[in-house]
Amino acid sequence: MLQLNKYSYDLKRPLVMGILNITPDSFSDGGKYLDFNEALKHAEKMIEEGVDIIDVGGESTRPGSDPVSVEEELKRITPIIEALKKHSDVAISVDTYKPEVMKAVINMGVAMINDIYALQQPGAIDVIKKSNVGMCLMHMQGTPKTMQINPIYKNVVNEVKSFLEGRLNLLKHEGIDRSRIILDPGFGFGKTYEHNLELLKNLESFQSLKLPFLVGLSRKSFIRKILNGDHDDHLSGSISAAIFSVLKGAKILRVHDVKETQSALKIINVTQSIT
Ligand code: YH5
Repeated sequence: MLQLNKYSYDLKRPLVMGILNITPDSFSDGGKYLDFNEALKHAEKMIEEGVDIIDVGGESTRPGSDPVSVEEELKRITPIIEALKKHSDVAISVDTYKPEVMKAVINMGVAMINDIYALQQPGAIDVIKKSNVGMCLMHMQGTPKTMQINPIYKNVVNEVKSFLEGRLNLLKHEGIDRSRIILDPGFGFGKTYEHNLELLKNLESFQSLKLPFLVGLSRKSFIRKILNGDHDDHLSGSISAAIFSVLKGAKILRVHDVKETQSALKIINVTQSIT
């Protein structure tokens, strides 16, 4: 059982987390949703397409990007969170690593915090501890600004797993219930093409941590690179990688293309029910 604030999931089928970037420098969306009305429209489209969780992000974390202030981040995301809360009952995730932002959106009633720093910023654990929100703990080597310069691992799978195990032990010590926790190997975050492939190939080994894991593969450059960088065909690669990861045990898919991902998941569902 996964418990994200008031939302419970048995995870008998994988969940689809739809990406809602509210940043002017987002690569994939080109800042298209910076405008409030556009963002809301996109969120409503994802809800119609059967999204399980909407992941709202106000600071780009793609390679080379710069941080924004707490004030700027909140200015970008709070209007959309308010509108979503008013118009729907969809579970809201907030993609942030800043404790001040976490605190503000927890007070607005969001379901979970998606933290690329896995609650390593001072004060983050205390904010989460005083709430019932869920959390996604992601692995990253370095920081978004510099992580892709020269990532080095002896054994990427073991090192990512050890890091996540370390965070889990700490959170257990802090008294945070395991049912609130999602893990994530952090595809593309301080990893070369080869590191990403090594992680994808061995994804099933994360099942030994006995917690649901999320994968973010949608439109990432290493998927595109497998397809020789074809910009018009990111969808085939993203969907195939998502399905491959589900067959290796992934329970939450962070995606841009909700409708297509849900369709692909239905193919797994029917075939599994007839075996
Ligand atoms: C993730 O994996 N990723 S933001 C570069 C792209 C396309 C997409 C080059 N937040 C994750 O989506 N949170 C991001 O094209 C995330 N897991 C979790 N938990 C990066 C992103 C992207 C970057």
